[in-house]
This record gives sequence, structure tokens and C-alpha cells, in this order.
Amino acid sequence: MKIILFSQNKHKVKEIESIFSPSKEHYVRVYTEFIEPFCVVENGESFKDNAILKLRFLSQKLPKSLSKDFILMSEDSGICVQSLDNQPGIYSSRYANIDDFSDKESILKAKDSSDEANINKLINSLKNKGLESSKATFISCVAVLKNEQILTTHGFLNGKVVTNKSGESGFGYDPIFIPNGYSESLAVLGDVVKDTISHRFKALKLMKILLK
Ligand code: ITT
Repeated sequence: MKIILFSQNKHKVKEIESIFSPSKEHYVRVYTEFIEPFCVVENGESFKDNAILKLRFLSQKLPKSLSKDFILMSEDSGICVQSLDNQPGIYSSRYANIDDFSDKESILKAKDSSDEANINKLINSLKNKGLESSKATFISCVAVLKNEQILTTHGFLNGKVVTNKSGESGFGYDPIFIPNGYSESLAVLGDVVKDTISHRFKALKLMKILLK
């Protein structure tokens, strides 16, 4: 299988490459190998909407000859924290730049924020409610365009977010997320464990089955 992946997030790209093709039997190439990088305004209402938006932009921007030879892929993901009304959800990458979750217009204008700022905002939001932890779920939606047909799959990872950071590995909210069945954060558990239990792993595993 030959895949062109849309993502600006180098951590995500690394995870998708190693999960999707651990022994390099398939071949995953990042879109910037073919065209200039471009941004997608992620204004969908769900992970699936946003994954499909990214896929459509990729398909429009790539030369048509490539779309014939390659399967196109995108992914949208985030974390839903139960005690915070399932925020930040689809807005996980811009969480620290959102002041008011009821103001949709300003949410759509907010830019992505750093992982550190997002984590600190989440920790403060929990502490402001007098909490040291909350149940939380990571969600990933993988979208693929193959032979002019769009396919999507989802993966979920349940656990809890805590107010103390630990570990260096991974990205995003990994230092404060402890998966169910474990006592350490994803950032302590490391790539080998994360890539066999993660939301992204589960969505990609289903996608591999659909693509067979
Ligand atoms: P692309 O859209 O270019 O792929 P992105 O980082 O903007 O990259 P998303 O819009 O899907 O991707 O936002 C995902 C955000 O959700 C990410 O920046 C993290 O804050 C969080 N997130 C998703 N998966 C995660 C994971 O495995 N570990 C930690 N945080 C994660």
C-alpha cells in the first residue's frame, strides 16, 4: 500500500508511520514531500468532519496523477475530559487560546497553542474545580481517500488526566494522561506501549482491515 499522509504534527506523523507500517511493508509518505505545506481551517463539528476536511484539501492540492497512485490519509484527534464537559475535544490543539467555550466565533479564530500551554490550562481548569484528576478519553478519527471513496475509522483510549506532569516521551497531553490499567502517564510509558494501546493505534488497525 502506498499512502500520502496530511499532517503538520511531526509526532503524529512518526506514530502513524510506525503503527501503520512497523516493518515498512507499506509506504507512508508525508504530503510535504510532494507539495508546499498548507494550513487547513479546522471548523468542523466533529473529529470526523475535521479529518475529512483535511483529506479534501489534500486531494485538491495534490497533482491528480499522484491521487491515482496513492491512498490519501489524514487524522484528527483530541482529548475529552469528563469533568470539563468533555472539553477541549476537537479544540485540543488550540485549548490555551480559547477563553470562552460558548463563543463559537472566537473559538474558530483561535490559533493552535503550545503543548505546554494546553497542559497548564487543563491542569488549572481541574484545580479551579477543586479536582486532582478526571476521567478522560483520547479520540482519533482516521480518514482515507481510495479510488474516490472516503473511508473513516475511530479509535478511543480511556483513562484519566491528572494535575501533575510526568515523563518526556510522546506529545500533547501525554504527560498528564494515565491510561486505564496503568499507573504511569503515556509520556512515562513511552512509544512502544503507547503505539500498542493508543486511540490512533486502534483507528489505524481498523483502517488496515478496511483497506485489505
Ligand atoms: P494535523 O492537523 O496537522 O494533523 P494537529 O496537531 O493540528 O496536526 P489535531 O488538529 O488533530 O492535529 O489536534 C490534535 C491535538 O490533540 C494535538 O495537538 C494534541 O494536543 C491532542 N492529542 C491528540 N492525540 C494525542 C496524543 O496521542 N497524545 C497527546 N495529545 C494528543
